[in-house]
Order: sequence, then structure tokens, then C-alpha cells
Amino acid sequence: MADQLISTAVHDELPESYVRPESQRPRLDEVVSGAQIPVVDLADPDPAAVVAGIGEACATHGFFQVLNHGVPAELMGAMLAAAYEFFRLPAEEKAKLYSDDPAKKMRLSTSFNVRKETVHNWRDYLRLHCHPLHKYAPDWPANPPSFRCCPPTHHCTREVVSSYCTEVRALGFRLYAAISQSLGLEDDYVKKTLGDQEQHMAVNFYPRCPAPELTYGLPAHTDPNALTILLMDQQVAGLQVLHHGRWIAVNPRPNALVINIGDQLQALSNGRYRSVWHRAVVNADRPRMSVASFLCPCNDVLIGPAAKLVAEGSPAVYRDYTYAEYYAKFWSRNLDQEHCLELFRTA
Ligand SMILES: O=C(O)CCC(=O)C(=O)O
Repeated sequence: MADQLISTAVHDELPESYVRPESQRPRLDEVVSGAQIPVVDLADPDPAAVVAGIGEACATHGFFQVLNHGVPAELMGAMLAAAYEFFRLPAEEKAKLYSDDPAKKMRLSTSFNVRKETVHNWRDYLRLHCHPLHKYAPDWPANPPSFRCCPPTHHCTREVVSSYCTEVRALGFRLYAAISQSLGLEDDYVKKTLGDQEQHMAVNFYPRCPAPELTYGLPAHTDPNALTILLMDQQVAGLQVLHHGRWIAVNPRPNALVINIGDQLQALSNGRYRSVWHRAVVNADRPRMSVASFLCPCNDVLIGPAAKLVAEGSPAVYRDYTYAEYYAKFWSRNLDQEHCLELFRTA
């Protein structure tokens, strides 16, 4: 129900349904703030160093920040501005877009899976399907105008979200080539294997929270897709990544994008690359926005460890499955249960 949206009201107290039991709270004072996830400069003149840096990051952290990635800084700024504008829309306007049905291709929702979860999360989000654009963009919210699609030749603010989607997709495919190379596979292995991929976007809005110690924006989870490209609010941190059993705060770097390996690349790499637990925490002073773009395998393609990686020594860690099967399993569970990929192990 739309009255569950938290971006439509000011909250002086955290409602009981958002309060985590003591043992599940974020323990913000234990978070490592000085550490960093790896940073890869895609403009490095040595392409082999870029590939090696990406491979290392995927194996050790499952996360890295990219610089000089080709997505224009102005477009990133405009995307975040459009996102803030969207969440400032009046409650009645937002209520028309509300749905808690994960099958819907365009929906404004809240928390994670309100139909299943017992404790809610301090997040509202707009979920959009983005590929092919001509199929989905006409159904995007009519307000603010930057969410709607114009013909590609027509330069206006309404192009912002669709242009952002196009740029991010191209970056994702560039990263796929580097990831394939780093695994010793053909350059186009990942892209070809995952089929004509879907692309989804989650525009995450985390309002100011009266009690950040007691709740999450998003609790620890891994991403069910193949690759995630995250545009973070430049002013407010909130993303944390699990590394060697401790939570590392990811501080926004000017014009960087954050990349993470999803469950499907962990499977395809036979466990060499890691889809790592991450979470979003909230804060008392300022709202925060993030825009996550997910590249998702084609629904009916068979996914499993690359034959070359299996033949070279280690047996297949995961069985083959379709992405449709995986995605259904992911959404049938709570976000903070065991790694969904564990359910697809061979032994
Ligand atoms: O807001 C963030 O920093 C993380 C978002 C995220 O993990 C997600 O959308 O899956």
C-alpha cells in the first residue's frame, strides 16, 4: 500500500516495524572507515594493467570503483538530480506508481520485499526495466519530464534517464570484455554467454532516518544479476562492503562509479570472482540517493561455470540453471538469508 512509502512524510521517530532486533543491528561504530575498495582507472595507458586490476578486484573484493569510465560527469549529475526531483513529487502522484509486485516492470516501492519480510528497511525505490528502451521507456513516470524518452536526436532534459541507461550499458559491456580476458576467456565470452541481456534500474532513496543505529536502508545482500553499476550520491556515504568479516565504508570519489560482481558472474567464473555481501546504511542528517543499474542475463539462457575454467582443474562448483529459475528463487526469499548461489551448488 502506498502509505508504506517513507519518502512522503517526515519521521521524528523510527516506527517499530523498522527496528531490527539487537543482534541484527548495523553496529556503525565497528565499520572500517579508512579502508578502500580497489580503484581502477580505465584510461590507464596499459590495457593489460586495467584487465589485471579488474581481475584482482573481482577476486579479492567483488567490488571496485572505476574512474575515466566514459559516462559523462554531467549526465551522472543530471541523473541524480532527476532522481531527487522524482522523490520530491507529491504523495498523490507517487501513490499512483506504487506496487509491491516484484514482477512489475515499472514500480515505485519501499523497503525490499514487503510481502515477505518481517522488519522493513528505510528505503523507497523506483524500479525500471531499461532494455530495450523503446519498449519500456514510454511507460516510465511522466513526471518529472526527465524520466521519459525522446527520440535520440532530440536533445532535451527528458533524455536524461534513457541516455544514462545507454551509457551505462556500454560501460557494462566494456567491463564484461575485461572480465572475460582476466579469466583467460574470449573477450566476448561473458556477453555472448549471458544472451540479450535485460537491464534494470533501482533508484534508491533513503530519507533522513531518526535512528540509523537501529535499521538499514538495505540489509546485507548479494546481487542476483551479473554486474551492477552504482551511481552514488557524491555528498553522502552509505554503501558498505563485507571484506574479511568486517564492513568497509565506501566513500564516494568524484565522478567514479562503483562496480560489483553479481551472483551470475560468481557462477560463471566457477567461484573465482565473488559476489560479495553489501548493505546500505542510513543517516540522521541527510537523505541519500543511489542509482543501481543491473545487467541481467537473458531469462532462458543456461548459466553455469565456463567449461574452460572447469576443465583447467577445479570441478564445477555450481550446477547449470536458467536465470529465470535463479531470479524466482531469489525473490521467494528474504534478503538477508544465506547466499542464494549456495542453493545451486553441485555438492
Ligand atoms: O545504495 C547503495 O549504496 C546500495 C544499493 C544496492 O545495494 C542495491 O540497490 O542493490
